Amino acid sequence: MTAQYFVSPNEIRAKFSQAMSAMYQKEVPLYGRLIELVAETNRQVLREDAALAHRLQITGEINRLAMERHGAIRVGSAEELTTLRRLFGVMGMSAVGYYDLATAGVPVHSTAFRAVHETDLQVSPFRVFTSLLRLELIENETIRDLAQRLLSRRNIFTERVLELITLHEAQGGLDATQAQEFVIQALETFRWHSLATVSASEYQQLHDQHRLVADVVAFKGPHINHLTPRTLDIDRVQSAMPGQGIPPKAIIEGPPTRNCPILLRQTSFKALEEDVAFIEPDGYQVAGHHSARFGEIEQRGVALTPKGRALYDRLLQATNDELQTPATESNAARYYQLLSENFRTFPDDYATMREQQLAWFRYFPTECGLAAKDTLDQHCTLDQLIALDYIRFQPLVYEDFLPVSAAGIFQSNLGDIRHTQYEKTSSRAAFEQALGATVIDELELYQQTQQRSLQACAQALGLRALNTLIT
Ligand code: OOG
Ligand code: NI
Repeated sequence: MTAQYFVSPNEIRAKFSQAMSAMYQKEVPLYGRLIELVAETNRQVLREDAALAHRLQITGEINRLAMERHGAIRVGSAEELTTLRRLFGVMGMSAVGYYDLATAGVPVHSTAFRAVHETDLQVSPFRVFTSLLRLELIENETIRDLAQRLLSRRNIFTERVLELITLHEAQGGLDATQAQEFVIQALETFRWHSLATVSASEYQQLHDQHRLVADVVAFKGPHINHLTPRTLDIDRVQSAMPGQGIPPKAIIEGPPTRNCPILLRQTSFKALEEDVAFIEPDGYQVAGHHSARFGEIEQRGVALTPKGRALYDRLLQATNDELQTPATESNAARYYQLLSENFRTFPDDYATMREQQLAWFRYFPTECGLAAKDTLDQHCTLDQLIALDYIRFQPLVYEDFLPVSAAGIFQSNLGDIRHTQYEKTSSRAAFEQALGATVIDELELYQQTQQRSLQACAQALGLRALNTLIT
C-alpha cells in the first residue's frame, strides 16, 4: 500500500466531528436547539456587521464557522489517556496546552487535542478538552481503591478501534474503508451509557467524595459531556437562550464584551438530570439519576502574546479579588461592572494591540501591494508596508482554552461551587508521563502561524524577509 491511498487525517477529523455532533444531537436534543440558535445568530451578525464578515472572509474563518465546535471528556487513568492520544493522532490531533484545574478546586488536569497548523485548522477546527482525574487528590483511601479497581477493570475502546489505531501507526495512514470504520468505532468510546458499572451504594460513595469522581469512574466510558458551537456574539445568544427553553449559567466566563474580542468567552446550560441504572451485586438493576452532560457556547477572539496574556490574567484576578466571593447569579451585575472597569486598560483596537505586542496577527498582502511589487525597496519595514496599505493584518483566532473559565464551566455543571483548596500541586510532568508525550506549547504555534504569514507576504511582494519584533 502506498501513501496516496490514505485518507487525510483532516478528512477523518472532519467526519468524526460530524458523527460526534449527530450522535450528541440524538442524545441531548437541547444541543440541537442550541446549534440552530447559534447558526441563526451568526447569520444575523454577519448580515449586520459587514466589517466582521469581510475579516472572516480574508482569514477563511467564515468557511469553518458552521462546523466549528469543541467537546470535552474526562478519563481516569494513564492508559486511557495514552490510548486517547493515539486515537486522536489518527485524526491529526495533538495535545496542546496544559491546564491545571486543581487550583480552582477541580481535581483534574487537562489538555486539548486539536490540529496545530492553520491550514489543517481551516479544514476542521474540532478540538476536545480532555481531563485526567487526579486520583491522588482523593483523600479517602477506600474510595480511592474502589475508583482504581473500577478503572483497571474497564476498557473504554473497542477491539477494532485499537486494531485500526495500531494499523494506522504501522502503515502511516488509513485507506477509505478503514477510515470510515475508524470513525464508527472511535465514536463508541464517547457514547453515553445509562447502565452504570457500580451499585447504587458505590455510586453514592464516589459521588459524596466528589461528583466528578462518580462521573469518571462509575460508567463504561468517557461519555462526551458537551459539544460547543462557536458564536460570533455570545451576549446575544446568552440572552436568547431562556426563550428557547435553554437556561444558561449566570456568568459568561472570560473577558468582558469588547469591540475587538480577545481569547475566549464561554457560557453553558446546566447538566441534565438523566435516568441511569445501577447494577447490584446480585445482578439486579436499580433506577437512579446522574447529571453530567450539558451544553455550552463560545465566542473566540484574538490570541494573546505572553504579554497580552499576563495583562488578561492580571485584570481578571483583580476583578475576582475585588468581588471577594465567587461570581454567581446574585452578584452578576457587580461582577460584570468590575470586569469591564478593570478591562478598560486593555486596548480595544487591533492596531494598538499590535503596536503594543499584546496579540498575534496574520498578515496579508493587498492588491495595491502586489501591484507595487517591483518598486519596493528591500529595506522596507513591516510598519512602512502597513502604512502604505501594501500589507494588512487580521487577528489570529485563539484556538485554546482558559483554566479559570474551564473551572467555572466544570463547577456550574457539577452543580456545586465547592472551593476545595487541593494541597498537592499539579505537575505538567506527571500529566505528560500519563499521556506518553509532551504537550505542545500553544504560544509557539501562534508565533509560527504569524511568522508563516509574514514569510508569505515577503514572498508575494518579492522581499527577502519581513519580521515583527515579537519573539
Ligand atoms: C470540561 C470543562 C471545560 C471548557 O470549554 O472550558 C470546558 C468538562 O466539564 O469536562 O469544556
Ligand atoms: Ni467546553
